[in-house]
Amino acid sequence: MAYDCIIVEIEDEVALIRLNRPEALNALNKQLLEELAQALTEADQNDKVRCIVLTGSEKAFAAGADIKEMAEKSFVDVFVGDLFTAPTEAILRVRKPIIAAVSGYALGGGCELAMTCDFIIAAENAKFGQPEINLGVIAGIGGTQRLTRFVGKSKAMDMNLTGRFMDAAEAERSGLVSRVVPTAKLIPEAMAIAGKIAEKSQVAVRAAKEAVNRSYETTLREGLLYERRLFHSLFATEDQTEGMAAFLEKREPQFRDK
Ligand code: CO8
Repeated sequence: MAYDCIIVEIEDEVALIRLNRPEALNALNKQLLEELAQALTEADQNDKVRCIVLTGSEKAFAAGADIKEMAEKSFVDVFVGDLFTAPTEAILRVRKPIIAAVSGYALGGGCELAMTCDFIIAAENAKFGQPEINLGVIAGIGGTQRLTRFVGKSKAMDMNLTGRFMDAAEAERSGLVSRVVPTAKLIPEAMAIAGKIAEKSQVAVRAAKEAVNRSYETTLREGLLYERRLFHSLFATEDQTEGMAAFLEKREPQFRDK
């Protein structure tokens, strides 16, 4: 399918999705979010894709929800229209791993979109922030909830109340991003990391993603039980037999996702 606001490429079993509204620093409007939800759903269903990388431009991952599109809306418009709910829910339904590769600004809805992915790799020039307070509103798709779980209450309050930006080094120190890489190397590094994930058993990859995400939704005791049962269930797969045999035979495993 052809898109106007995103670019999708598939390379070595990794789907690279680029947000592409350079004139607005990739601000998230309705069309972009609908296209993104569609592209992610298609990548999830495509047997040739085993991992997904979501990125923007060097200057901006996304500078937030599109303020021009939102400015004239009323409470009834956003409440009855359930602004941004459908695309956000679609992203959360994707079962393959999604890596956010963030260069430049990831602000407001842009920071929230990155946090909706499974993990974030940041370029050295990345800047994260929840500046909605400067517009007389607050975050609406996770900036007060997910950010707090990533960086703790103190920093989340600071960012949501002052609207200040966090640079890549602080984001890594705070646990918001998993790695920081040189800006020019962001895409090759993200693609290489995605390629590593693509080599694994996709059965185990899905189980790992599900189990980590469950830790956000449940008590430790229930989460541990869920993890243990998924671990037990993987002993029903050929990939478990192959993975352990390959280790013992000192060779690379040949996973078949079975
Ligand atoms: N929306 C629309 N257009 C934008 C946005 C945006 N969020 N950000 C930048 N642009 C546009 C600018 O208007 C400008 O366009 P034009 O040339 O036509 O005037 C172009 O992008 C370039 O921007 P700047 O000239 O401002 O570039 P600078 O390098 O000077 O500044 C900044 C870059 C600091 C990123 C600056 O553009 C900025 O502060 N942008 C706004 C950041 C912001 O406030 N983001 C939060 C938006 S609100 C939000 O995300 C809410 C999400 C939750 C919704 C939940 C619903 C349930």
